[in-house]
Amino acid sequence: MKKILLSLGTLAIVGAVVAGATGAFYGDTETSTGNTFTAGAIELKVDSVSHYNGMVCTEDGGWQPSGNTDAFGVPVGFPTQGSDCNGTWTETNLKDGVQKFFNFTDLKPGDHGEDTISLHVYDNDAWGRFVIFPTRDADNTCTTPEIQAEEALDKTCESPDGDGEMDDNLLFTGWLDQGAIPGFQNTDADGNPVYANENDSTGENDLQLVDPTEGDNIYQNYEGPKFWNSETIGNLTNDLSGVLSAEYERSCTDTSIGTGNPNGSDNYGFCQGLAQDGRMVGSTTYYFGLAWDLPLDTGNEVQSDEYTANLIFQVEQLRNNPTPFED
Ligand SMILES: [Ca+2]
Ligand SMILES: [Ca+2]
Ligand SMILES: [Ca+2]
Ligand SMILES: [Ca+2]
Repeated sequence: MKKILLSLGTLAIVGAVVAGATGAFYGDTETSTGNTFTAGAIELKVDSVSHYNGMVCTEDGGWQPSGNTDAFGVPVGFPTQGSDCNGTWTETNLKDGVQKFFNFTDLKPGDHGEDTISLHVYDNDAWGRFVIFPTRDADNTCTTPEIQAEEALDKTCESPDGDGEMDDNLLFTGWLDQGAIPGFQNTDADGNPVYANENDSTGENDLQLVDPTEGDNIYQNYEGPKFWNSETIGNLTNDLSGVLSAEYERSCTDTSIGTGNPNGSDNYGFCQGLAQDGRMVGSTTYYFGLAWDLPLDTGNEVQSDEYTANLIFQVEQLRNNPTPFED
């Protein structure tokens, strides 16, 4: 009898395991729909805009300050102070068509920009990936110079749905915007440095500067190699664990500087958030700098072309999940 009871117990455990395994992995998908890069059309006219000491001359308002700087600290005069934008929001769940990292409808060669994306996984460690899902890649209209430029490339401009060339020309640069201290000790939502009270062994309360250039939208050399370095959309890797584990190896294993915790959890100290296996550590905010550039030598084949994509960030539980994103 005892033997039978034992085997019943074993059966019950097997049943529970099977029931657990039929459930889907916990996960979340945040989709930013309708991200758009549309080129402006240009037929040649000549005018003049005067720049002087970081100021730009406007017809109506005279000189206006242009304090904007790009990812490389270079002053830019567009867009103008006070004009509308919708690419900034505080931590939220993305809603269809509401939050767009990129929404540019009149790009010109030489235009460039940057978006710092912060990802925050609550509570548990997780695997992360970034997926670009194109929804439109088209010629739209065909201007005369565009038709000629595409003929020279042995292509044919077709209005409206012919294969566009925006995706072949737009270049992306990405880096971990992690500041001077490897990993993510974290700035506030505006990218300002955070001062933390630290109780050390003497019981004194010292104000500690966490990391002022973390999440500041600017690439500093000490933030490590760029994981995308002027890549076209088709060449972007999407594996965040590969990016994060490479950075762990680079900056968290040198015993002469200091080492991190292989599981990435370091009480928000040295190398917080960088783990050997590239997981995203729960309750850590990760900053990714994402710069884009439509190079000055972009040809007329891109005129009026549109590239629209959903940018999708996915996380899957780390635990019990050695091979994520396989469905
Ligand atoms: Ca085209
Ligand atoms: Ca294309
Ligand atoms: Ca840091
Ligand atoms: Ca930075």
